Amino acid sequence: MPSIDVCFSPELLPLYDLKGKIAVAVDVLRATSSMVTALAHGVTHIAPVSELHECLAYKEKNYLVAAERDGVKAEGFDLGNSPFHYREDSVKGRFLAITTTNGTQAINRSRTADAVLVGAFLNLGAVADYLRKANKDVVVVCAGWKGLFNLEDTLFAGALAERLEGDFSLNHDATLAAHSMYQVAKGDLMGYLSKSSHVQRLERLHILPDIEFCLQHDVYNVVPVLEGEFL
Ligand code: 3SL
Repeated sequence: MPSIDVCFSPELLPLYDLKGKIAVAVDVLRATSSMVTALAHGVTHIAPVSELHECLAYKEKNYLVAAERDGVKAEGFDLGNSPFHYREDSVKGRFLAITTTNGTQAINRSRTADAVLVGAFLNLGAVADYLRKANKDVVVVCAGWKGLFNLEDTLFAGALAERLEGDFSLNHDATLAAHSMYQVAKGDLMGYLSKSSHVQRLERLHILPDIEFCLQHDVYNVVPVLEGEFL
């Protein structure tokens, strides 16, 4: 039986061997939720990039360019990191290059895996179905915040473990911890996260609707898979 493991921060990735495994990169608030939303609403390709200057250069190739740092849209870019930006008709049929504080780093640092998927609560069921069919070991790579642990990505890992229980072994301590945490939190994710650092950060920026949107489960049936440069 394949197993599901959890890496609580990209800084811990040197301790994991991703070869032969599928990495599920997650940044629930908000990068991977925005990417899933963008693809579900007609963006055709997403290039997740790490640096602002690298991202801005894509504008010359007629891409939409999006950037967030510390929760705020970076200057000179078309879009920020709110999932609501990606539900507009204007994104349909476009190529998007995006860089965010943590989410795009988690994706790019997972590239040694056999495959890199992008997960969020919004596409939880679709990711679980994909992994069940692939039948390989999985590592959930939590984006965290600037190298530190965060609650929301860990809750996603716990939710995915719950969906895969029975078909995957959950016998890694990190997975057992994430799974237990999700059991406590799942009845009221917003309440559980209310004191978390990133929810407080986003509340200070008055983007409570983004948080509520990102905590919804199974809204979209898309599974972004990294192929070369693109999701
Ligand atoms: O860190 C990230 O990649 C972002 O998702 C953070 S924020 O939600 O846009 O503040």
